[in-house]
Amino acid sequence: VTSSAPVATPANPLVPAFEAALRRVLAQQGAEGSATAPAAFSAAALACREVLLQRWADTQAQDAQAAAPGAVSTSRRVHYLSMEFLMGRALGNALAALGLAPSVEAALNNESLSLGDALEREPDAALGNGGLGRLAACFLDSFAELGLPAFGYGLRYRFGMFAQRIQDGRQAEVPDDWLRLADPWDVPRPELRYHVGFGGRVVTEGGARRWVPAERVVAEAHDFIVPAHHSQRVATLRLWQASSAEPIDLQAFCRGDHAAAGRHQLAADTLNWVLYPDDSTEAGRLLRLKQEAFLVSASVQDMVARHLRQHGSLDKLGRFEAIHLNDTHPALAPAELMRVLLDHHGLNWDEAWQITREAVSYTNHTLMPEALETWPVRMVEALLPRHLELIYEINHRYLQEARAAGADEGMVQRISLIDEQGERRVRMASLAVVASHRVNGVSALHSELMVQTLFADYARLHPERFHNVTNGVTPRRWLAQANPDLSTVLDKHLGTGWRQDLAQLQKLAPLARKAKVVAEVQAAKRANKLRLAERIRRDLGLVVNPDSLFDVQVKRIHEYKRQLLNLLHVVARYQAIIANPDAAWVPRTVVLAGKAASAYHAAKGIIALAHDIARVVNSDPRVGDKLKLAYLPNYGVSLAEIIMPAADLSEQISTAGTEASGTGNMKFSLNGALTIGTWDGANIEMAQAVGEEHFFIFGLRTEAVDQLKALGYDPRLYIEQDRRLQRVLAAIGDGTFSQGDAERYRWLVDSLTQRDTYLLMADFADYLAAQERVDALYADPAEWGRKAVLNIAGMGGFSSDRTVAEYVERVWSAQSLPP
Ligand code: 26R
Repeated sequence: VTSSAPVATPANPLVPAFEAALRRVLAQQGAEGSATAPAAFSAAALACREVLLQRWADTQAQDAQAAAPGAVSTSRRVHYLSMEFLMGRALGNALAALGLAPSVEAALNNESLSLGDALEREPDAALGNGGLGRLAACFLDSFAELGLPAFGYGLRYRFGMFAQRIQDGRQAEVPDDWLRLADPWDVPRPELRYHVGFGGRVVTEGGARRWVPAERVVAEAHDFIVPAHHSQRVATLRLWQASSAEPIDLQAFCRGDHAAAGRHQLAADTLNWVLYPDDSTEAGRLLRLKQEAFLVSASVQDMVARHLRQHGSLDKLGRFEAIHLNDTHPALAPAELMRVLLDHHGLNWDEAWQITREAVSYTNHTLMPEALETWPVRMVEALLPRHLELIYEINHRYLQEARAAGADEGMVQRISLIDEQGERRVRMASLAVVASHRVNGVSALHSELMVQTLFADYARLHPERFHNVTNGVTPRRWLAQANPDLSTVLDKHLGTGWRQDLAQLQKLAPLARKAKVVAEVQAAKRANKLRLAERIRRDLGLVVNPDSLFDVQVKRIHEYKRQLLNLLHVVARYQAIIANPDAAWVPRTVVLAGKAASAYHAAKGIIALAHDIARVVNSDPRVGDKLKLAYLPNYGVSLAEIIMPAADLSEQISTAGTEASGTGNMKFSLNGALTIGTWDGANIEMAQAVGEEHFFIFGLRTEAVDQLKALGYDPRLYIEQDRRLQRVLAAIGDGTFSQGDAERYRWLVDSLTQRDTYLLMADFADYLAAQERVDALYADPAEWGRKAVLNIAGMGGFSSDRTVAEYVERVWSAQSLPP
């Protein structure tokens, strides 16, 4: 590991490789002499690819050596299983990691091309929904940077997260055809193929159980290489592609029955077809379960094969290999590992179970009941009969132990892997907890609530199993790449070391008193705001004032995240401006973005309401630039890279106790936004790190939320007391924003007045008071700037490097293994 940011010199040996690739691509396109941005993208990616392949081979050789018998291995090899990896674009990151950016830029400029245009040609790899998938992507970056021997394992979806169009103010979902152009990063590994079975039955042969699947598909590995920025190491993202073991039924074809001839291939293709665009409701579909089983089986087989290659036997597998479950989606992994160890390698139950529990660990990412996976026993039985037997056996032994330790029948029912109420279902979170030696939450509050509520029984039985590892984000993408102007300021005052040791940001704190430093940070912010203003103009045709306060909330649309509370504030402000247009209003631009799950009607209604309010507010001549509302379509990683650096104010306003951690909150603060937020998730640890006096905290805390609900919450009591709230609800309900259509939002007003599940009414007054404190501070630019600098300085602990180092220490180290 070197100590400074990579330096590119004109003598960089990669430059000739790039120039050769560019000539090659141009020749292929028959366009010598007139290079285009797509050609420049392909050429730059191909040049990087050559280097990445070399580094990949070197990294594997290094790790094989470290794993060789007799070698003193420092960390177990990590297999990070996740249904989602939200990678975004790769070229900018690769160029930065390889130190190629300046020379490629110069070479492109010679052809009258810009690097920026070339970067823009790359489609986002959007193989994830939101926070959980993006966290996995940040971890891969940190795995490489920390030199951890690690593989991410996922699925190579043909269609990723849908693209969001807005038509008549409503969300429309458009397929994300991200592979329509050849993917220059894809490294197919046709030699790495495994069979995955589905269905069929289990037979007994010589006293042993053997699964005879009815259907078999082949899993083929496709690697995506993730480079470190300060060493030659890489991490691997291995994505599985399904194909049929019998791609064509030639008899059927010759009969002329083409549909029958291709049906196996079609069934296999379906496995990789789409990412489930659903993070709100259980995607209760056979296909999703099949996808999960496919990911798990291919990954476990790959791990076992590599372990056998390197160690010759399986008895120490649990000491050398870690299998991490990114939420419960891959929670079949322990059952699959048991199957391989018992049925294929003849281990006995106790040996296999010991190895499995040593290997497996699990992160919980949400306490929301609707996101907890359970699968009907009948479905698991039809698709994975052997796995179901093993789950029953795991359960039987576990419950026996619990009874022996004094558990009563109520307890036994609660901790059982099978939910017996109504249709019998397998509880995936229970399976994950029982089969793991470590279980962690993703922020201090979330981990605490996790052991008090969801996993209270398990935590009483196995307190040593439960830990916290607070999330983090990679500073390479979310600061160095997304915010080059601020990075330059930081380099000047702190040196370049923060890229690999984010704790160095604390050196910025004493500089917050220097007006010159504050002014430099503010100049960077202003440039970023101009860039975002231009994007808003381009996408929405809306002109916003770059000197207005940019107030931003971007994330999946979810009732618990309370985008609606934000909109209530916009309406209240709009009404106050109209009532008193000549007051000294602090101009505000409210920016929203985010996708709603396609079947989540309330979330889609919130998107519609935002557009309806925007239409009215933005065209009201009495308002002018005192208030604008911009809903940017198609939120994703690349758009986030433009939005995060341009925010003055970050909205993190979930009902206390509902947002497990948040990671957008960290990206905003790292880029110098102040936060208005509830005492929830990682907001709490951020406020403590930065200083609560530099945060806008409002709203009920978890204990107060629980109390209020226990007493029988009645939103009407809050509405009766607040004239502003009455006027806001009246306007939404009477058609003010819906062209006189008083029906359109009746459901919403009814739900707020009758149930208000997420306590918007209870938090409204305090939220508005906090927004008034925001205005007052923004009116004092020097003081705002000082606090912005202190927010950046306080974010040193929120790097995914720190997070991954803690996983190594608390979850994946040999010391964390069970007795
Ligand atoms: C369909 C189904 C079972 C499903 C449920 C929930 C699929 C995906 C999800 C996504 C959830 C688990 C998620 O993204 N959680 C987020 O994880 C982030 C990373 O830890 C947190 O920062 C964030 O608070 C949390 O909501």
